[in-house]
Amino acid sequence: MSHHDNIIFQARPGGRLQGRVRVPGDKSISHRAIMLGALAEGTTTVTGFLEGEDSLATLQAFRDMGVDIDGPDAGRVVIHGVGMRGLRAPSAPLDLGNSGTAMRLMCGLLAGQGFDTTLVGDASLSSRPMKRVTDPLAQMGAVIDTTAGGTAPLRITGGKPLHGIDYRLPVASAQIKSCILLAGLYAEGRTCVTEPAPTRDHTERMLAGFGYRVERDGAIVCVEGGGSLRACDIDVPADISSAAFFMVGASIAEGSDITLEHVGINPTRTGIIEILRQMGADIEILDQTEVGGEPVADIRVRSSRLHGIEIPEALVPLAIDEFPVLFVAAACAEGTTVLRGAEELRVKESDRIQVMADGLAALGVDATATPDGMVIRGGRAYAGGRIDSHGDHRIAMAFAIAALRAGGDITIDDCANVNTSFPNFLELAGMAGLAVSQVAS
Ligand code: SPQ
Repeated sequence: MSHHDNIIFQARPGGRLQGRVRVPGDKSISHRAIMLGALAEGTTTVTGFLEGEDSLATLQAFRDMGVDIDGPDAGRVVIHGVGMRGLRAPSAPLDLGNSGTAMRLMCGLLAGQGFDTTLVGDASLSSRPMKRVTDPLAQMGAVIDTTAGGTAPLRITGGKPLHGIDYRLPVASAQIKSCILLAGLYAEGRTCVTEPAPTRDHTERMLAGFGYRVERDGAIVCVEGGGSLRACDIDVPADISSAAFFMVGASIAEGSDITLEHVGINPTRTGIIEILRQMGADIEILDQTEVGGEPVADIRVRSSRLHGIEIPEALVPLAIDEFPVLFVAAACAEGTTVLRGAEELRVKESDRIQVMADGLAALGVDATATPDGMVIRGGRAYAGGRIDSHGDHRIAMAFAIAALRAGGDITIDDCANVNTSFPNFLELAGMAGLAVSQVAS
């Protein structure tokens, strides 16, 4: 099915969420498992891999560079690593679809190879800012061409020697941090990145898991170039960003009681739990363990009466992908919710501030977009309506969840990209109690 087909979701109003659900594997960890497994010496077995279009694009890109990869088969992927210098020039541009993570991380990794590559993506990815990675990479000695607007296609000239830099991130971004660290593996000397605020640290944890020394001192993380990676097994936990839809759904729909199994609760990803708790949500963390250097737990959520809050800015990077569905929580919460310091939302798969404000307005919710966030006066009944997701998976799923409290059907256009991060969303949401289905386009 081509991405240009208008997949339409229709969600009927009402219902509640119940039972035990395991959402698919973490997208961020799945990408990184393919990348590091490919560059390792030996065979890496990944279980719980996300079979979504984004991580599959990364998998295909490494196959195109000569890496032998078996699967995925029910979340199991076996990567026959080629070592740090074993990738081969692809015969065509690498198509990374809708995935910012794939493009930005691979840009760093490929800047250090001995061959040229071109990275392309879909219309959304081709409009997202790439100078944020190509500028620091140029400081390291890389040669990468973008369009005049600083977007993909990215043309990476291989064979350029890289040297380590000390880089202070201008925005809190795990993708920029990871890009520079991955280039740093190929650089002469030491590469250090300073974060303005903590961002997801899966790259650092996984590098350490593959036996690569990563030094962390407060906000600074450093690697020394020239090392190697040792294959290891990776158990990918369920993605907290996908679990978030059910966490909000269960919170807002009366009579709900749902348990989300084996969810990654890395402290750089748990802003959703903290924000919902501050809004009055009933969330229990059960059976916490650690798998492959990542904390994992079951998360039980029961419905509760939410109230509006001022979202602490320090939590923004720790919940950055959860704001579409958090805005739905705010629409159902008594009182006003204010988000500030989240301008990054404007450069995701869509402008998530404007697209959410427009969608909420279509339902009659009192929501005002601001340059760096949103003000939502919640707690009043809202209607059904027709929503344009602008091809953004998280917007589409957020409005499906909104139906739990809507006065009528919510019809959502342009939902094909739900497959990038959560391919069985309709099935799992249906099993849990949300009346959502795909209707003829
Ligand atoms: O990969 P992509 O398209 O950038 O995906 C998103 C998402 O909502 O799925 C963002 F649009 O997640 C990013 C996240 O926002 C995944 C990510 C990572 O794996 O390192 C980091 C975050 O992006 P950033 O720009 O803040 O570093």
